[in-house]
Amino acid sequence: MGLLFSRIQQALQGFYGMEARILLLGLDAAGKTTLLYRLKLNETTMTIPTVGFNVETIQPINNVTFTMWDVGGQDRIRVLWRHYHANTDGLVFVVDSVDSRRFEEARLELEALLDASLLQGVPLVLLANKQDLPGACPPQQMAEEMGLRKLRGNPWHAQGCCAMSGEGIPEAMTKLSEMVKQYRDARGT
Ligand code: G3D
Ligand code: MG
Repeated sequence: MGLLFSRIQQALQGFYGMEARILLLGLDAAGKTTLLYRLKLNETTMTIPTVGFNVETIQPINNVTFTMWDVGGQDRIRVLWRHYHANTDGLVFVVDSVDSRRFEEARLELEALLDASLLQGVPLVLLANKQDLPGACPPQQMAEEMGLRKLRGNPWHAQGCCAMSGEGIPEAMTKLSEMVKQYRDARGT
C-alpha cells in the first residue's frame, strides 16, 4: 500500500500547474468513496449535503478538485447536476466490473451524462473497478459494455483497477492528467 500510495501521489503530479475540476461519478457501490480514500489517504472527505444527493469533494493536490456523487435514481435530481457539469475538465466514471446485472443501468447513466451539452468534449476515463474479484469483466470489454466505442465527441480511456488496493489508480491518474492537459490546451485555457 505504501508503494502504491506514493505512485498515486506521483501520478497526480501530472496535474501540476493546472487548475482542474474532475467529476468522479458512477452508480452507488461502484467504489467511488474507496477510490477517494486512495487518492487522499488519512483525510476525511468533505460532504456537502444537497437536496436529494450528497456531494463529496477532495483536493488531492493544489488546484485540482475531485467532486463525487452517486448517479442514478431520481430524474428530478439530474437538473441539480448541471451546476457541477459546468467547467468540468475531466470525467472519471467508475463501474463495478463484477455486477453485470447493473451494466445496462450504468451505461444508460453514462449516456445521459455525456448527452449533457456541458460535458461535450470532456475527456473520460472509465475505471473498471474490482478487478481483484473473480469474474471481473476486463477493462476493454467494460468499454464495450458502456458503449464507448460508439462514442463521438469525448476522448476516452478504459482502465482496470482495484480501488481497495490502489492497483491501476496510478495509471488512471497519469492518463487522466494527460487527457485533461490536451483538452485544456485545445481550448486554450
Ligand atoms: P460508492 O462510493 O461508489 O457507493 P464504495 O462505493 O466505495 O462505498 O464501495 C462499495 C463496496 O465495494 C464497498 O464494500 C467497498 O469496500 C467495495 N469495493 C470498492 N472497491 C473495491 C475493489 O476494488 N475490490 C473489491 N473487492 N471491493 C471493492 P462494502 O462491503 O463496504 O459495501
Ligand atoms: Mg460512496
